[in-house]
Amino acid sequence: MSDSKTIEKTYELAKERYSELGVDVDKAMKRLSKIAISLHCWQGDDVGGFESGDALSGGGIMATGTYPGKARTADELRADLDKALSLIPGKHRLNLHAMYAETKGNVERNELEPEHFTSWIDWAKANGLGMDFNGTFFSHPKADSGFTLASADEDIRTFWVEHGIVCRTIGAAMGKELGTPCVTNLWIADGYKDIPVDRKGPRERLKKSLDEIFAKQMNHRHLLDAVESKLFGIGSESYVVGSHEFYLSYAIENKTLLCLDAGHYHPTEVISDKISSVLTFLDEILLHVSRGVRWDSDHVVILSDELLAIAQEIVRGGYLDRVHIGLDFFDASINRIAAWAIGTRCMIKALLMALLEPIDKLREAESAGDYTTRLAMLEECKTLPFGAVWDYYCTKMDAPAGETWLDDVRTYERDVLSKRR
Ligand code: RNT
Ligand code: ZN
Repeated sequence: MSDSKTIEKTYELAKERYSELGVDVDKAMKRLSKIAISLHCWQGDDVGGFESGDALSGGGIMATGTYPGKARTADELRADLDKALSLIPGKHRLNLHAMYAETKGNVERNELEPEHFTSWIDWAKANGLGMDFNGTFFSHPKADSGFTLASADEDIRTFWVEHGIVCRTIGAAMGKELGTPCVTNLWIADGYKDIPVDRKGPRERLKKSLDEIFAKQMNHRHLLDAVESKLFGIGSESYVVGSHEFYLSYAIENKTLLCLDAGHYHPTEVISDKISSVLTFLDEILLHVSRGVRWDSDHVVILSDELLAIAQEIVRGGYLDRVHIGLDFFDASINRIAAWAIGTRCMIKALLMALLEPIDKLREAESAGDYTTRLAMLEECKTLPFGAVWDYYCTKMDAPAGETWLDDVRTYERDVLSKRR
């Protein structure tokens, strides 16, 4: 990697090139530095959680791979997150799942309280991070039937409603403590492997459960509720209760956030195209930025066309304050800290590229009906000296530029991860 003098020189040249196109690079970097990405804790331990030491079970999601060194305790996970965050430019957020509670294994999910997350909140506070939260409606004996909030068994349904309620209390406590609203997301795996004859009953029960969970008005400065749909999962191929239409309608009617997960639609559908549609009707949304390869495989996010399109839609639409950007991928076949670094750095790169777009020129062409210029310019943008700005941004934000972060990961692997057996 080049020294900081070279980075600066290259940056100055890049800046000139961008200004020829009417783009203010410094303004773009300043805006970028205010965008917080919510890092999902579950990349660090393959969606395991620390309740019983058991791995992810059920819910139709799956982490594959046997890469050594996964976090076995909350302390290890926090240490790994510290390392990952040091490789990522900017101040970000932590997205925690309820199953990462520190209860010594003897508090049921419907009895969780904010105090079971004290260490997480203290850690976030010490690092100047906001927090987001998720109920965990899977990896639990009471979810083994494949139904939770939509269950016809009242005991089961009530248990999960109670879980949803305590999670909102916990989220609100996190938001209050950290001075930034905690987006508390709800995703359930309820559905059928094969063709059901009653699609209506479970959806009516899910609506009832959600109404019970969201009954209590909460302060929006502390808590923002979000609901996440899905097209299918492993074991729920034929029917998912919480479909897109279901939650979109629910979110509009109840003024909750809608969570758009990039892997939760038909493979030819993209969430970049959904952002402006749903934000015509909703105040705010949550994104689960992920990468599906042939299915909702939750691969590590890369700088793909779709990732760039997501960032462009957020920036072009002026939606930066209405879109909460969360990540949702898990890969157990590569170094888990590298996975966080790669995915998060890519998300930030995509946002920077979007902020550096010569948008005035592009809009001009489009409104004049000059689609030739629009296409030509969009393609020319792809080879603008973006990398020079990115390296400079990383250096300025005290994060490693270029591929140097990988050396840090290797050192940490040698000194810390390889000792976890
Ligand atoms: C599953 C959903 C959900 C989970 C996390 C762990 O398909 O995407 O968001 O990935 O809650
Ligand atoms: Zn998701």
